[in-house]
Amino acid sequence: MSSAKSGEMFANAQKVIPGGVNSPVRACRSVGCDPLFIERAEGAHVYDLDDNKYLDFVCSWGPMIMGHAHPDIVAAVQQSAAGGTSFGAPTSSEVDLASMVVEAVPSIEKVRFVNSGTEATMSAVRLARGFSGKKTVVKFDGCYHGHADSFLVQAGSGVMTLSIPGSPGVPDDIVKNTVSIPYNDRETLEKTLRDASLDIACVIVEPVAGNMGCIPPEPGFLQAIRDITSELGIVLIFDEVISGFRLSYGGAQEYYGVIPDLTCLGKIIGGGLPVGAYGGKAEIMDMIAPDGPVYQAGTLSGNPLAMSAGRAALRILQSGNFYKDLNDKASAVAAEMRAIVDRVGVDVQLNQVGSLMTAFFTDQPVKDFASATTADTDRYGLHFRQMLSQGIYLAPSQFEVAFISAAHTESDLEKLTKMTEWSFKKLLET
Ligand code: HOZ
Repeated sequence: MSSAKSGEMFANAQKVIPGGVNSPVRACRSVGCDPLFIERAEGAHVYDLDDNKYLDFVCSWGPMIMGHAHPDIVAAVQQSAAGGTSFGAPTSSEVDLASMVVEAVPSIEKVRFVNSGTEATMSAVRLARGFSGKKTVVKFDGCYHGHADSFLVQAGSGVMTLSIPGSPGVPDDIVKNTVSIPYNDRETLEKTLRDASLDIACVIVEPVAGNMGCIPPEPGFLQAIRDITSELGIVLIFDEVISGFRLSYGGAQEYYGVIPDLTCLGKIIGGGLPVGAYGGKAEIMDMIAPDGPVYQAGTLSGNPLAMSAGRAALRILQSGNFYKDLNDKASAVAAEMRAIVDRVGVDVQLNQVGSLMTAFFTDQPVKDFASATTADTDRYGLHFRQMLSQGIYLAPSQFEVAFISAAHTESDLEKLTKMTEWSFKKLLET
């Protein structure tokens, strides 16, 4: 496979864009190769500048749950664009999408649209602080809530991939109000939340960790967070930027039956256009300007293209047995992957929840940040490159998830498992 055109474009990109990319993980550094420049995508496949075709398991990091360029979404965007791309004024499409989100997500009575997951989480934390009058944010090691200052403490995703201990540019005065504790550790949770000296405004958690690879909550962990936060009057925020409309139509909160006070969304609700949202109990949401004093605003918030794409996306997700079919398909792949691991005898842990999964290259069960970091990232890099050579595009980091979409056919998934077995065997030869 030639990648000459991608290579040339990457050289040009590095002259005008830091690292040649607009988001660090996609630079592919941790998997030891240069990035592919994607020209187009359709269904389960992406095509690079050199016209190579890849079976895609990045799925734009989550939004493309229905596959790329779904005709309903393309039509909705085209129709909306023909009527103007931004007005900086209310539109009916915002009300439509907001009503759909309120109906779908158990915790959300009112929702505010923003432009990214990062904006959603930083706004939700500001709101939680404004509502509670307290200052500290409790998060979990390896969870990633975007790149706002307060979250860059023991963060997952690119921060973990590139082993960045803490980012220059984030003053100590800001991160001193963030406490990060181990995921799935109920004892530390209890001890931390009951420490009155911390003045805790909120707990923010990915109900399924998706930015240190896929790590499910242990049974009872989410409920324990809910119980203690309710008892102590601490605002509980679920960051469902990845899990929202992914595990079920009502997100992880519906899937696990644990309802937070505030929820952050993104990715899927924009059908692939830039979007984010935060919502929750009316009593809290009414604190936001103009009804209340907590300020948050945005020229492109509720952008008509993103709203139309989101509306079309949610309609697709409402149809038939969308989630049952998708989750069953993904569980079958995970079962086959585990059988392959046993057959080949490679040190891999396969974590999966719904259509999210990660193969961790370690012999230890992965249940938190510490166990995730036992993974052999060089081995993952080799696996990534071997799979790429066979036309399979995985996440370019050990600490991200693979997304299965409705567009992946049985034969696509057979190709995935067959090539995985081939790659695992080849790894053992090196
Ligand atoms: N932080 C994203 C994954 N969790 C990566 C975004 C990107 O590179 O597009």
